[in-house]
Amino acid sequence: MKTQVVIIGGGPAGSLLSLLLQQHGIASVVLERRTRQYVLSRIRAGVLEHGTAETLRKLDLGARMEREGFVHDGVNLAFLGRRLHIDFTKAVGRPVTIYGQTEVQHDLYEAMDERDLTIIDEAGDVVPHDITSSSPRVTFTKDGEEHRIDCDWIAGCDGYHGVSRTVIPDDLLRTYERTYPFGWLGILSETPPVNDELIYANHERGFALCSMRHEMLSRYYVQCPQDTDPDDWSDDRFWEELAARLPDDVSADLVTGPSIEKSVTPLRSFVAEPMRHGRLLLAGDAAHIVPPTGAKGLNLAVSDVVYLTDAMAGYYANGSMTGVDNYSEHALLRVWKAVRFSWWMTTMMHRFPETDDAFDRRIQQAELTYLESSPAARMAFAENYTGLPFNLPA
Ligand code: FAS
Ligand code: PHB
Repeated sequence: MKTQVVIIGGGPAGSLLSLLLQQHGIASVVLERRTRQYVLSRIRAGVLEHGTAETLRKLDLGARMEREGFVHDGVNLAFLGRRLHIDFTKAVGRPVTIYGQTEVQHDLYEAMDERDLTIIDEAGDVVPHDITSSSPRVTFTKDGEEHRIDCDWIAGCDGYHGVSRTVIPDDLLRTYERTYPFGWLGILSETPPVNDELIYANHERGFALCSMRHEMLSRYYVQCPQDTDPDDWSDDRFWEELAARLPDDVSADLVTGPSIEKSVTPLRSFVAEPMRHGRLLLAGDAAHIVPPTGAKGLNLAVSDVVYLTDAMAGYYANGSMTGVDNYSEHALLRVWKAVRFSWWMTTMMHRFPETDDAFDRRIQQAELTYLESSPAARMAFAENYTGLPFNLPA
């Protein structure tokens, strides 16, 4: 088999990249190790930045998002028993879209099928080869048989636990990591959301987040110890803890019900540099992980593959290596700004049990009351939360 770009990983990054490359007439094959059903069963992100929504619209993938998603003009920060609304549209003139990653993934797969793009599910033992040559290849197994795909480029879109990052030599790969001393216990419940926009809560007992997927499907999170077993948390215990961390006027409106999903997400910041080695280019969680506090993970995967597509388009249109040579540096500029914002928001909103002391709590309160008193601070928050510009090269 031969193609122009082999994409390892059929999550949001890999499937979106395949569709974007096709718009430039560039052929690709996606190799996904799991079944499509498994990929679609994962409950993950919920907030689409402005640039992400625009990218889906440009691919003619915005119809269901427009129908079923929610446009939110702001978010709420709860602290000291009160709420601060940050109005994105007033501050920076653009909203965010609430539309679950599961739905995005469904739309991406449906478009790949309709547009005759190739995704090979349950591809095992995927291995990139000769990535520093001009003719790399990828081997994999499928239904017990060995396969090989010759290509020009390999896109590593296989997430944090993928194979792609591991083939970059240790002496060339630089990694940067911060692990947070807590996780998020999240539930889905078929109940009406407690509020029409998201509420991030900073409370003595710990962080909480009120989100949603639609008018009868709510998504809630509470900060929990890293080693929390979701099975140790009954629904009643979860609802009581969530209510205790919200302002009284919010918890009074909380509609509880049985959880239909309950899971714990670890929080970490991680960046691997460079995002390119020879003919291998990394994108999405394969290259970086952010704590979900800033709702950046999925959105960074989108900006990475937009840059990667631009690099591939330049190469195939006129043999230019400029986009490819600049890809890592360009993508990392935006990645690190999102890593910073996600770290800042996580630090501002959570309790740090081991190190937390009176000084840290006062700094958190100063950050929050500064947002409360400063239009400039709210504009900076809004600019980052709704998504920094992609700044594609001219
Ligand atoms: P993904 O991990 O989504 O996809 C990688 C794909 O590659 C997977 O389908 C995997 O099966 C496949 N793969 C792996 N190894 C392979 C191999 N060797 N061969 C072939 N295929 C291979 N982000 C937010 O913004 N908000 C959130 O609330 C949020 N919650 C999250 C909760 C959890 C539990 C996790 C893990 C992540 C969460 N994220 C959240 C981040 C998440 O949304 C990611 O940023 C997003 O899925 C990134 O997409 P990809 O880069 O495509 O990686
Ligand atoms: C979600 O709806 O799952 C969600 C929303 C905002 C975040 C993280 C997760 O920051």
